[in-house]
Amino acid sequence: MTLQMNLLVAGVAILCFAALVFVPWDEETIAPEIVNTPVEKIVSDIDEPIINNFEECIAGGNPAMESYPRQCRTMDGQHFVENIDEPSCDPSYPDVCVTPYPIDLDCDEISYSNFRVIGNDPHGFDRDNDGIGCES
Ligand SMILES: [Ca+2]
Ligand SMILES: [Ca+2]
Repeated sequence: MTLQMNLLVAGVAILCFAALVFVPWDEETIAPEIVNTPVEKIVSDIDEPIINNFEECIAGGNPAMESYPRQCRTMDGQHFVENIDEPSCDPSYPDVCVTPYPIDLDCDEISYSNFRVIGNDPHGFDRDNDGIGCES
């Protein structure tokens, strides 16, 4: 009885040892889809989609800060500012097209006169504040 149990235990042990030695635990057996995938692809699959600009930041569900231009911050701390085209005409002078402030212009630097001035008149064309710029 005791001898038989010893033999049984020995046999099981030998079988386990044989399994460990001879079963081909090579890379393909473990997980071929991981081993054969470049690390960069695995990382990009795990991470959030790569965000490169403001539009993608918003599209990724990140909130836009109420500023002008609008700004967006991603979960991982990237910061983007909305890319807006600078207006080419200053909105304070709706009847003419004057380069927007902060390029400061004076009346003798533009070809317009007696034009409407609204808003804050950043160029200072309407010094007397009567709503008409560069009176002649
Ligand atoms: Ca000026
Ligand atoms: Ca004026």
